Amino acid sequence: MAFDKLTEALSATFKKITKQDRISDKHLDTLLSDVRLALLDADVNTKVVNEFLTKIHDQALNQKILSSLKPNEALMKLVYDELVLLLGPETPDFDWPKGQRKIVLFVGLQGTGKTTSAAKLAKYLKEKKDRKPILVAADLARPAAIDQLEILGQQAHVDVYADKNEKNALSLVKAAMKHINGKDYDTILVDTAGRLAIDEALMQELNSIFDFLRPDEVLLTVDALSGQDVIHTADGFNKTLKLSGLIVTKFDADAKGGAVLSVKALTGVPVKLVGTGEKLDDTDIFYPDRMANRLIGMGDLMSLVEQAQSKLDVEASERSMQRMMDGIFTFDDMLEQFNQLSKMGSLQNMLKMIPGASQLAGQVNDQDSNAMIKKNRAIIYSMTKEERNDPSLLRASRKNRIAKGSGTSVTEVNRLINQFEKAKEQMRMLKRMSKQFPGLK
Ligand SMILES: Nc1nc2c(ncn2[C@@H]2O[C@H](COP(=O)(O)OP(=O)(O)OP(=O)(O)O)[C@@H](O)[C@H]2O)c(=O)[nH]1
Ligand SMILES: [Mg+2]
Repeated sequence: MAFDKLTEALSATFKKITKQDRISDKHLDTLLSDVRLALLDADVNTKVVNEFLTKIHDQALNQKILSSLKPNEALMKLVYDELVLLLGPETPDFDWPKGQRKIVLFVGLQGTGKTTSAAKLAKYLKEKKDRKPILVAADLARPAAIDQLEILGQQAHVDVYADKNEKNALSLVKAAMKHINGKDYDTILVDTAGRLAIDEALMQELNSIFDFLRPDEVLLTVDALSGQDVIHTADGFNKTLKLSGLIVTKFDADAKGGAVLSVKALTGVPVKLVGTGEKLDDTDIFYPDRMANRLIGMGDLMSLVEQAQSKLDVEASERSMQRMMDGIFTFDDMLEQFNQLSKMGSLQNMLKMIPGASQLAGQVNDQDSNAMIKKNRAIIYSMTKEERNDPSLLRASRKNRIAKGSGTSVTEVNRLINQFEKAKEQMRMLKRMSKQFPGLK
């Protein structure tokens, strides 16, 4: 998944100063050059990296971070704030007033995910925002495009307007609006044709549709895998169409994600959605503050809780959230998390949202995940109630007993205890920092 390496490198950098009370001027330079390498390695645009670091360096000096009591937290906060600005700072909301009709136009190069994203957003708006969407199949470049949108519409339980006999995209859109007028659809999502590269004919077609529709949102889909090309594409489309946002698709397949970090700064167009898989539920609203939290290794509890709320009983997730915010974390809490995780689909994605557990994510793939969860649960189940509450009781003989009882080894027991301690440490930090980080509240 995009940003994995960057998150790892950034949290490693912050960890270097965790135990230090003061950082020197020179030390700050070393730390920032680590951050620079991590960003460049993630394919973030050089100009963006330079500006980003200059801002952080200057502010670090101004804010007397070097002499502050907890320089690591102060520096993290600074990097967090700058990341939020770099990625947003506005949070995209699709909270449109009830009864107001909204039109969303999807544009983008061939195969970047327009059709899929249109269906994903339609499903999201219908299920989460109580809208009544209709999809319009205005990609007439190939007949299969209409079938594809119709199938996706069925899967999402969203109506689709299509006309296989129409050859002109603008005429189709006009007919679609005629069909829609007087009906109670409040959100119109228009899928359009793509091309391999930006060309005159495509732009003219899109421009005529744009002029007629005057859409509320023009969303450009870009493939995360295309790296820095994203910036040229966004610029190219933006010249003619006035984009309102980007949808970065195939985020799941990209390990770097640097373009996402650069594109707002370079084009002024914010990322509003990310595609995280081929299924219709695989889409995320792009929250700059949550992403910044994740990037600095603080996890993304908000998103985790939201997913937990949609897939599990609300009470259990609220209880576990409250305990975390209170800085309480025992093996029973860890067990509860494992139980929840096993119900929530991709373990890797979930682990990344839990502060302190992101390292764990790198160690598993989703195929192994069930086995791993089973093992860890078995280890915790083999502990007594007292041991779960007080890991300091876990001496060698007890560890032996637990390993035997759970069919694992002492090394595996130790590994889990280690992970537990790390998570607990981050929970404490989270508690201290929750006041400063709006995204954590
Ligand atoms: N892994 C992954 N695959 C995606 C994502 N979004 C779209 N895809 C896949 O990418 C392929 C192209 O997606 P489409 O939605 O058809 O793209 P398009 O822009 O409409 O393509 P054209 O209409 O041909 O220009 C399909 O196989 C999708 O399933 C994503 O977020 N992650
Ligand atoms: Mg398409």
